[in-house]
Amino acid sequence: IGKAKDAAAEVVDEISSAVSGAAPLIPGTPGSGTPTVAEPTEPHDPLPPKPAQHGPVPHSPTGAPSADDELAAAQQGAYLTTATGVPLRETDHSLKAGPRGPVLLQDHHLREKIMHFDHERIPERVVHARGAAAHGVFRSNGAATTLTRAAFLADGATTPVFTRFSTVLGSRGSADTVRDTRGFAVKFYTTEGNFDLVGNNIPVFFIQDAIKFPDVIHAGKPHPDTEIPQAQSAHDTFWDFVSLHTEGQHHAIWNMSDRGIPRSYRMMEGFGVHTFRLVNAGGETTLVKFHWKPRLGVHSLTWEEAQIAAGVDPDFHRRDLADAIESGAHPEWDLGVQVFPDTADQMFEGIDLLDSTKLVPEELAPVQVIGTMTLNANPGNYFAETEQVAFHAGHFVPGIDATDDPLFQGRLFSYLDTQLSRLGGPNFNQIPINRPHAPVNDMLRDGLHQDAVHTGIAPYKPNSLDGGCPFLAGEDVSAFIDVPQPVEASSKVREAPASYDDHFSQARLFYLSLSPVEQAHVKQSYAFELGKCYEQAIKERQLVALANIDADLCQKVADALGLPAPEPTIPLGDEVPSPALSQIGDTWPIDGRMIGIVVPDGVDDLSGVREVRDAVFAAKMVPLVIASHGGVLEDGHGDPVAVQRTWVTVRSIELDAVVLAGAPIAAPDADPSADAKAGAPSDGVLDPRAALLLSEAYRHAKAIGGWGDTVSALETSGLPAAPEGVYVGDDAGDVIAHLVTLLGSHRVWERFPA
Ligand code: HDE
Repeated sequence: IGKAKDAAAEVVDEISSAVSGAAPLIPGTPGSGTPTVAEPTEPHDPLPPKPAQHGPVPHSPTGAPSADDELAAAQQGAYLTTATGVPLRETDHSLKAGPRGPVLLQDHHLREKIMHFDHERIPERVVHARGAAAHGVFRSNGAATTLTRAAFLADGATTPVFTRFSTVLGSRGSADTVRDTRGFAVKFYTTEGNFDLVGNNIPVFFIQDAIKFPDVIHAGKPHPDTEIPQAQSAHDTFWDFVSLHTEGQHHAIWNMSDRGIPRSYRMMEGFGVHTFRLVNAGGETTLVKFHWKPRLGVHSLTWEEAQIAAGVDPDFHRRDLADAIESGAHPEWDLGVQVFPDTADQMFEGIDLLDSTKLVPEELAPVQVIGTMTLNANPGNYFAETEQVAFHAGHFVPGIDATDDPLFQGRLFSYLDTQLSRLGGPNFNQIPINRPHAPVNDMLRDGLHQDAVHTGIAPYKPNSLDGGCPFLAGEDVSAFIDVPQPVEASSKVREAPASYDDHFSQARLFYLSLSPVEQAHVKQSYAFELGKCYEQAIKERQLVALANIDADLCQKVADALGLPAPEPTIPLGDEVPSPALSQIGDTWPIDGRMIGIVVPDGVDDLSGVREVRDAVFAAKMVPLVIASHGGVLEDGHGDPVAVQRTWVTVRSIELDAVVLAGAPIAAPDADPSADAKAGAPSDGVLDPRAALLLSEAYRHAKAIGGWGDTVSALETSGLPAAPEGVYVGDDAGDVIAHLVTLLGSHRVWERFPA
């Protein structure tokens, strides 16, 4: 670097002598006449990567360069080079025959730069294209050791993980907050190889057999003629399919509930969906369903918030995850299992454990915690990690195996297959993010994107030429054993078992388990989605499906659509509600919640603002100071208060609660030039943008607080007198104490009409 600096200094001297009036602007290319902003020309040591952002340490099968090697960090070196390491002195202009002449084919740098750019994109995932991910660690509490011999579930074992959350239907650039199922995929880099738990935030699936997957996805994706609508199920083809193929009704009602619009990836449950088979050291088997339980509780947006966020901040969930991890509010989930005996019929309490459209209520089989996942580092590079990570439902480790669920069996094929076109060949497990931490001694060879330099001459078994290596693992090594599970002797048939015929009882169970507020949201969602369909026959058919779930649900949706409510076509059962399926009624930690602190112009004492900000921090939440201008606020009595949002950049949807800091917020006066002073105290009429913030926060059932003169702002904002969850206290500390209590319940639920 020292030598390079000297060389660069010479170049800088040359340039300096060729130009005049260098600082702060230097002229651009001679003759162009366009001044360009001066760039730093003095090389300095590159910033080291943040330690927390290192990916998992990859292990290369052959000792080929890994992500920790110099090569991976090449772009942080002092000088720009070509792809083959030749230092470059110019990258802004192509090589031309004179300044205004044609570009020369000889320009190897231009051709390399453009060629590589032209091929930067890879095909996006056919489903789950839009996602965000993080690194973390899984700590086992050992509770599963009697069930499985998987090493990463041994008592006290810690395992690096990489977790990717996603929506299903939208393209890679679609909005985060659309109504959809969310993917919840975790790659465990265990000492026995990678285990991928590729789940969703909804415990059941649309279909019972993988052969229907192209159908349901074709129905949910945008229409083939117009490619409209993006990332939505609110259209004819989707409701056409699920109203005809009624095994999808259970999953669909989960989508229509608040589960379809999570507040945050950090506040979602995750489900393995299928039943898995665990094998312990003694060879005994049990059936389990995996559950991820977020420590922060399961919370959702309101539909209006989700819609606003899709425009105001399409990266809402991605940003929330990255910001929380960056700020140290590391999200955590407990991993739990529901345990069932591995009986010959693989049924539990009348529920077919091989039918992925059915859940087992937690009241019948409690979720037993077996470990905890903490996400503690953001990816260092989105493409290399989040985009290139390749999950596979068949990445098992010894002690965990598949069941005969036909949905799962199809996934075992699909996840390998899809990577061939997405990641360009069969060697995707050599991409750093996919590399196991366990030693790899496979006999897979060659192929596109082969990074390994394999040694040896006998990549086959048995061999004597490479000393017989690698050997098959003996008794002393925990090798993968396919469970010798008996199979039903039968004929080859294309049909489903009779136990798959019930399509409505669990949709009804789910609906009856919700609180009145949540049920109201479900009715509104159906009214919205079916209201977006054009075909009358589809609406009518879906109303029949709703009649088979609940009469009141069907009636309310029919009313909204202006259609008569049909009679059910099946007898409705006496389903026993499962309280565990409701999201409200408890209190949860408030870590990482966003608190807007509105500081009107003219507040001459910021001590209350500082107190609120510090109290918000102390409660592990994020304060966002909102004022009429950016920069800092000063009162001459203490540290300047940094402003994070202005009236131009703030919108209520990113806030979990709003605090008004001790003064009225008035409308801008009649002079339009005074607009920048919006919020200045004057005649007691509320600034429209402040009024919008308050009315949205109120409508979305968020806690609102204030102290001092704030009361007049609240009075003029149009909020009802003495509304629920609006607290005006004597001082800042008092207000925050109330907000903390209110936020524990996520929303002020009383505000929603039941
Ligand atoms: Fe997937 N799914 N899936 N899926 N799935 C994919 O694999 C598929 C299903 C899930 O963040 C694809 O690498 C079939 C259920 C997640 O990278 C593809 C069937 C569940 C992700 C695929 C299902 C899931 C995927 C697309 C019916 C929850 C994102 C890109 C049998 C238990 C993983 C890829 C990530 C991704 C196929 C059903 C979850 C095409 C055929 C059920 C979280 O292979």
